[in-house]
Amino acid sequence: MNRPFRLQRRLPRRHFLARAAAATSALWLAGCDQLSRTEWFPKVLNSVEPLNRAAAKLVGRRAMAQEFAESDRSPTFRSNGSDDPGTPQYDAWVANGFSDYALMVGGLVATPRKFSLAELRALPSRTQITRHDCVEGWSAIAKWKGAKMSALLDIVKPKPEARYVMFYCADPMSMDGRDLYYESIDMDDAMHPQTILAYDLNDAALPVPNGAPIRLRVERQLGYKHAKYVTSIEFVASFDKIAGGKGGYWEDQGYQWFAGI
Ligand SMILES: Nc1nc2c(c(=O)[nH]1)N[C@H]1C(S)=C(S)[C@@H](COP(=O)(O)O)O[C@H]1N2
Ligand SMILES: [Mo]
Repeated sequence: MNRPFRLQRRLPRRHFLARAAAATSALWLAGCDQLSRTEWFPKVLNSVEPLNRAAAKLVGRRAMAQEFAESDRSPTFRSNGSDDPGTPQYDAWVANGFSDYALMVGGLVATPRKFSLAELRALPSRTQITRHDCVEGWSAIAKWKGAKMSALLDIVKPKPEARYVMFYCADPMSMDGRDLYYESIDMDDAMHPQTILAYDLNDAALPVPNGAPIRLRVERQLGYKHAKYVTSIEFVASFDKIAGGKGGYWEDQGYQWFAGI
């Protein structure tokens, strides 16, 4: 399949999402009947950012997201958003099984360095069965295995002035190939035991549609925070000057930066 076609196929959905983001409250209200039957809806409804952040502090940012049994797993875990970055660099990685992929980690750290996939797989890991909640109104339960973000922090040693962790992704969000997807979390979420750089989904290597070779799992937050196709990580004091300045691709379109559930 040629690349422009793949990009075009994604775009109508993106435009829909951009409109939805511009009118987020309308989206919530329109989906009300359907969504109120799901467990997470009341929490999403409360997600006026300052309130939500205050509530998260009250219940504790360190609380664990619910984990499930093997038998609770959804039959399949769908793909959403980009399903293949389709860039020459990414295609080359796929062609050689990600053997020359490297995750660059830098910014406000004592020891910037890169990690091969084998090095990431050798880090202390965590396996968890969790529910992914997307703002488009679907949820799915799956098993993830990945390197603990806290283990990566132990190695690169963030400086005291580091406040956020940026995740830069391989997939372009516009036809001109610019606007790569990106996301960010704060140091509390980076240290959370369930925050992992996932390389396995349901006991198999993470497939391309779900973010191969590495995608973030940040289980206390909504789906768009879970950056797929992560190619580099940067520790920063502020994200004001990065892309649209709101800390993430969808945040730049109007979504909230703090998407706690
Ligand atoms: N790089 C990248 N990460 C992304 C997206 C994307 O389009 N590109 N979509 C986000 C959204 S909205 C959701 S719900 C999840 C979907 O993950 P999945 O494709 O594994 O279902 O990935 C998130 N991370
Ligand atoms: Mo999503």
